[in-house]
Amino acid sequence: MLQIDKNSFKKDYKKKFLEMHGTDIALGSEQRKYETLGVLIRDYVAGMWLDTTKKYNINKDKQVYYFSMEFLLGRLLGNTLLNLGIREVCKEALAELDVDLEKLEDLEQDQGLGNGGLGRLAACFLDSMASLGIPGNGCGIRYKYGFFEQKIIDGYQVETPDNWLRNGNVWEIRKSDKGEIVKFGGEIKVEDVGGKLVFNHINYEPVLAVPYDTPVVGFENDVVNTLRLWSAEPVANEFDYSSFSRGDFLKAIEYKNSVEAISQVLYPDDSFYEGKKLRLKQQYFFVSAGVQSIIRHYKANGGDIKKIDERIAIHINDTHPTLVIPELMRILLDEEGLSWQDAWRITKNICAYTNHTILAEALEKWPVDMFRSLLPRIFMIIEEINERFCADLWNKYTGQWDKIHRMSIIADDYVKMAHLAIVGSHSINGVAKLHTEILKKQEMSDFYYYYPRKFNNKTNGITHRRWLLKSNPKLTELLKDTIGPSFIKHPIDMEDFEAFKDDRAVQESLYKIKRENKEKLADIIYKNQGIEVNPDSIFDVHVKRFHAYKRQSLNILRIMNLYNELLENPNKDIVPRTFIFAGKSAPGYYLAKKTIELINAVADKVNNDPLVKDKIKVVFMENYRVSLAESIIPATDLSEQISTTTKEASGTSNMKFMMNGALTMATLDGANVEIRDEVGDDNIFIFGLTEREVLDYYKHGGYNAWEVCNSDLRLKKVTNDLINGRYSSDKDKFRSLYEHLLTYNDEFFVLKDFDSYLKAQEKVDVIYKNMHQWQKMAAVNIAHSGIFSSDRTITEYATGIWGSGFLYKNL
Ligand code: 26Q
Repeated sequence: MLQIDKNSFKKDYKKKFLEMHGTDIALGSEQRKYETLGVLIRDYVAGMWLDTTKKYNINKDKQVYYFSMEFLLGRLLGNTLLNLGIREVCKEALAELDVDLEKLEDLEQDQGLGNGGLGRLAACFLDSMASLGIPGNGCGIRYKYGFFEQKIIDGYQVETPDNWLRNGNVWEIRKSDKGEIVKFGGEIKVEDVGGKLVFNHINYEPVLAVPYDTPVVGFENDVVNTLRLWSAEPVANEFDYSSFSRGDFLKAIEYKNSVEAISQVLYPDDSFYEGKKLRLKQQYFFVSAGVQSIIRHYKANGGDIKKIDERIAIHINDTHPTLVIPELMRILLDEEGLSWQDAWRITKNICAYTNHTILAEALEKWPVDMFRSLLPRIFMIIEEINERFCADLWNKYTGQWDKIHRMSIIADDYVKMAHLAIVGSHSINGVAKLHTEILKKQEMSDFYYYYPRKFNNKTNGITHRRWLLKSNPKLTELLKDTIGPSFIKHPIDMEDFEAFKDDRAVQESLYKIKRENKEKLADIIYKNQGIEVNPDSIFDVHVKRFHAYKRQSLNILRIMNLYNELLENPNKDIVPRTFIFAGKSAPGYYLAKKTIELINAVADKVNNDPLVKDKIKVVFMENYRVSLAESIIPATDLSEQISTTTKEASGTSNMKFMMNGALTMATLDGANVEIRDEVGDDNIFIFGLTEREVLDYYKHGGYNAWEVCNSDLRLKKVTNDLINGRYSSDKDKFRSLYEHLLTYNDEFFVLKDFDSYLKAQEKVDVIYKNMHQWQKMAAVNIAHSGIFSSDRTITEYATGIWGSGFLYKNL
């Protein structure tokens, strides 16, 4: 472990500051202090990083490569210090230099290279792989601009670019000597050389992929893994000479721009697939660079290409990196000269795929024409994979054209990425039990019956290091004081905390900790949004991406209803509540943006109404991101997880909230089902349609929104409030939401679940009034959250899918 005492740290920091800035600490800006600390920590890490890499090479450990279009890391300083085990020493040392560590931590820009759940999951997995000593690497894209920043202007979402590299990035190292060339477009010339077909790629556009490596520090175990993100640059001689020197400036500039566009910006859509060529380019760009560098490294270490599947596992995070499969095939066939049989066996052994969604509109498919012209050789290989696959299907399902057509990788002029991912992987997993069952029995049933043994479940998890140890130090201390520190390395040991659920002193401590966290959040809300909230009210929180299936609309309708009830009956006995929302909408997602507007309009009305102002407040917090989540989650009393049953693959914030002692208001969707199974019905608020009811509606119809609405006076009123000018002088402002719910018979059954949602919310009020009962339930939730640590998830991936060796350092 890194051994550093206060005095030597102070000395190192002072020296580094002088070196970097040529001045005294006292004269430097906070930004400079932050940068100095970052660079110093990176130096500390450098030796361990090198040692880890060397050890992996010597041991010939199996390497896992987690390929993902998104890594939503958030801030790195605090967690790196925590994992190095030197955060306290640094804090004290810096304090003696008159530097406030927390202030510096707060200056760090979030690394926001992801949309939401999938990207954050990848980040938690990196942390767990390093902390468990698994040789695991991330591979992705170094977007110049991450997920857009959200501003709320006059109640609307306005997007601005996330220029996260503005002040540089102390955590990354550019490896200019480790670039790879990625080829786009052109043609394939096939030649017969001595009876063997040779595929020559000509007239292509070359792109230089340059890797930037970020260290991933394991928790107190001396392990430092690597996240490698690729940046697209013009190939020097292409840009400088061939066009430029001929005076063909425009062509040269065009080339440069088209190349740089590839890693320019993260696509901010997480639920509607759009077949954009640039997106396909992004996918092949990082996949090709990543696979080439893996093979180069493997061979440089003396690895035998025919045994590469014994030493390498590649994970495909959703279909976005599926091109790993044909790219591996291309290299094994065209560059390494393997036979199709060998190449195919090796590829399948190496690759595994995780599905994160069952929304049909999110499934990736690419028009054949676009695909073939951009990636001619890769297309040929996919065609060959498909022909062989369809031939196998024909053997089993002779004559069943419909089925074969349904399962084909290429059909109706599209390349279907999920089909390719399934056929080319040895493992396909869903992210929660219910989700995996739905995949097997509904969405992918054809494939499940064909390849039953490939399908498995890996319920998601979250790193308790960021989401408990770092973000909730007081709760961490309470756990240590009660059950001892073993849960830090073995989060499942949090179960021991259940024994304290009836302990009144513990209940009071839980109350006090929550209250302090709420005060801190209240300060942030006041600072950011200018709204005063009462820390004694219930903090009722709904934070996540905006999407119709996540049903922020259901939540706001019940708030509108509560407001009506309070106006009608000012003496209504309720516990004061603060309703907190945060989240971004995809820029082109009209209904989601309207919902944000509605929430802000309701907030505006309610917060300024003296009749209810001491009872309810509505807050929309701008620009939801990892660092904001770290402040919100520990301060939450009630976690809203209210998606239409069957639609949320897993959810992961549900796990973060329970680990921080929030109670959950939930439908039986995604991982909520497993949370319920863990804590029991008495320690969670469940409402809404069941899986069977929802699937029944989808299969047989029968949902009639008008009927539901007309039979419930409260619903009639609140839906009417959308179009009667109550929340906007422009009566039509929210008409589209009204139409969606009623005229279009809302496919997410918001109105249908309204009544049971309200009933469940009434229970919340009753229980909250009894502090001891509430905190007892919170204790049960905390105690059962250990299983949702991503350490458990990653252990399952490693043993069940990757077959990777552990260093067993911590175990
Ligand atoms: C695809 C094509 C083109 C452009 C963008 C995309 C795209 C990008 C991101 C599609 C999907 C995503 C992200 C999906 C996502 O975050 N899914 C969530 O994954 C979590 C981790 O497994 C689950 O907990 C959530 O339930 C699931 O919604």
